[in-house]
Amino acid sequence: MSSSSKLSFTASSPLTSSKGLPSSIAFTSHKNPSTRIPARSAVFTPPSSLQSRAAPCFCNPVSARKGRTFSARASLSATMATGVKEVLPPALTSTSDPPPVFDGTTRLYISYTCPFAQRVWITRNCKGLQDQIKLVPIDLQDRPAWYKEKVNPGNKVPSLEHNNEVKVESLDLIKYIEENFEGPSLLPDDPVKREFAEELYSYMDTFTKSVFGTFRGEGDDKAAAAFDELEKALSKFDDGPFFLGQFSLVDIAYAPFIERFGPYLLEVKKINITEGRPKLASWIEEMEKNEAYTQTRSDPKELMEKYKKRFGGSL
Ligand SMILES: N[C@@H](CCC(=O)N[C@@H](CS)C(=O)NCC(=O)O)C(=O)O
Repeated sequence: MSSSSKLSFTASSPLTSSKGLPSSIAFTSHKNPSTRIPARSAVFTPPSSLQSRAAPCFCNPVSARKGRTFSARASLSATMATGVKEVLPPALTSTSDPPPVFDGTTRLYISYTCPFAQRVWITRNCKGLQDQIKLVPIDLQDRPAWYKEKVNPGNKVPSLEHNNEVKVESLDLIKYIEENFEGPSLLPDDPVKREFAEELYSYMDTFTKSVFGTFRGEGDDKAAAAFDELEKALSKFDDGPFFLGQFSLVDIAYAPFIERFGPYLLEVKKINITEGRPKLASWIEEMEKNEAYTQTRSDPKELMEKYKKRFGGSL
């Protein structure tokens, strides 16, 4: 890894090694493509100080029930329950009519299996914007011609149609949604943390390329080094188990990729990404509790098959 791609971590506490936790990286999924209906969480009304006009319910029911004191940000920590039972629409194909584009509706065009689109979908859910941002899933294998003509000339997902404009690029979109829509804040005010968020967004490319290198048989050390960087990043702030301490857009940016890489590395390369990486193990565990995220997960078997097709399924 080149020095320019390295992150300037300063671990706040030394890492202790732990046993590998294979089960913790086998992300469970709500997804059976035929029934994309996420389970509803227990209905819970947050204290008024935590309520957002747009977010139906996003706080931690357990903490609240126990009467613990927690800030609005702390309520976002890991158990961000959406309280929204969303029936996901079928993906549009080459024979589907286009939606009435630029009619004032805000639409998020995604593919159910695209990790880039998933970032934006998670952000929308975390901010409780299910009613404000309509999901429009596209079947990329049988893409409607109108998508390129009317929505995104780049013909990729995700795209966000908002205020008569179409915006693209997942990292830009998650920031755009954070800045332009209501809902709980997904970025801390602390400038040090914001700067680190930018570093972690920049590292994303190196991270994925390194892991794909291992997928392609260029050596297990590539993925190991990439996950070591994440472990160090997760050690930087000690006010929570997430990249910036508390849950943020950075966790959202990484989650779809870790969700895919962990199981593939375990099954095909026999590499357990949580082995000796306790911070990563607890990050995964915490993310598992975040309904706004788990509702967006693809069927792990479907993802595994896709990756095996692309990179091969044997050692
Ligand atoms: N850099 C883009 C990448 C988006 C992307 O590559 N999307 C893929 C699906 S995962 C896509 O639309 N591919 C269709 C194509 O390339 O034709 C982002 O972050 O939004």
